[in-house]
Formats: sequence, C-alpha cells, structure tokens
Amino acid sequence: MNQDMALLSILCYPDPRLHTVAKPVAVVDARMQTLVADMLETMYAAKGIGLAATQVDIHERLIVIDVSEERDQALVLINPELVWTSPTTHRNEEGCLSVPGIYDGVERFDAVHVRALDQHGQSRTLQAEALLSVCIQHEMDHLMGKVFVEYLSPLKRNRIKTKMRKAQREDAR
Ligand code: K1U
Ligand code: ZN
Repeated sequence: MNQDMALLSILCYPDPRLHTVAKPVAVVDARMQTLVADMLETMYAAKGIGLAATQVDIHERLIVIDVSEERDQALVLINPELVWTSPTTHRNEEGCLSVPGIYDGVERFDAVHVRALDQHGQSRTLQAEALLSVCIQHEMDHLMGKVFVEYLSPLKRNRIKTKMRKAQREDAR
C-alpha cells in the first residue's frame, strides 16, 4: 500500500454535518485521486463495504464501494446518477460506519443502473443488483445528506440518537 495514503476520520450520527447535500465534482484531478485512495484505505480499515465523501466531511459527490469477499474489487463512483430503478423493492438489513453497532431493515430497489465517472474521469454505466445495489442506494443517500436511520420510526431513531450520544460521551472521557 502507498505510504502517502491517510486514514480519514468518519463522522458519527447524529453529527449535523451528515445532513449536508454534496456538490458535484467539477474535475477529476490529482486531488480527487488522493481523496479516492484515502477513502478506500479508510473504508477497508473500517471493514465497510462502502463509504461516501459526506461521511469524511467532504461534501462532493464521490463514493467508494467494495462488496467482494476478497476486498479487491474497488468501485469508484463520481457524480453518480440513477438512470434506472427496478419496479420491485426488497427489505434488506443495513449497517452504517457512521452509526456503529446499529443494523435495521430498509426498503430498497432490487436493482439499479447508475451512471458515474470513474477515478480516471471516464463515464460508465453500472448495472447493480443484490448487495451492490443496496450499497449504491445507501451511499447515494449519504450524498443527499440522508442517513439510513431516517427510514426508521421516530421512536427507533430517537433511541439510536440517545445511544450514539452516550457512546460518544464515553469515548471522549
Ligand atoms: O455507508 C457506510 O457507512 C458503509 C456501510 C454500507 C452498507 C452496508 C450494508 C448495507 C448497506 C450499506 C457499511 O459498510 S456497514 C458495515 C458492513 O460491512 C455491513 C453491514 C451490514 C451488512 C453488510 C455489510
Ligand atoms: Zn452509511
């Protein structure tokens, strides 16, 4: 691994910065490539299958994903847009690196087609189903300032907020 890469710190719910709407990436330049490398390193170190720039307090439309068992199939999606969503949906168990220890069911499209730039600035369309489809929808929500717990009932969400605040207070001690 490249020694210049850096681990980024991940914002934790209910940090209000997680609700920032990301802006499109203007140019895929060297700065963007460094950010991609740092986000991949951060995602792998945290044992996640995805990470949105929003979660590392960078409010630009960039996500990294790797749903492979071997952790060697990195996907970089810059300025992602859903160009097709399946007519059917499914409830899936989700987790989030910004809401550690919380897992719950969220209804998502079964399959999506997403158009995005890759790390070289090339436009591609990806056809995704199963876990990859779920992960893309979860990460694209982050770019819109939405965290998966916002799909849960207000009661559950408030319990999660209280639990997270308590954990953060204990971590700060
Ligand atoms: O966005 C994130 O915080 C990453 C998140 C992605 C994700 C996981 C599961 C469903 C949708 C999106 C995670 O990587 S959470 C940790 C994880 O590896 C995981 C959790 C539940 C199921 C499968 C994987
Ligand atoms: Zn998440």
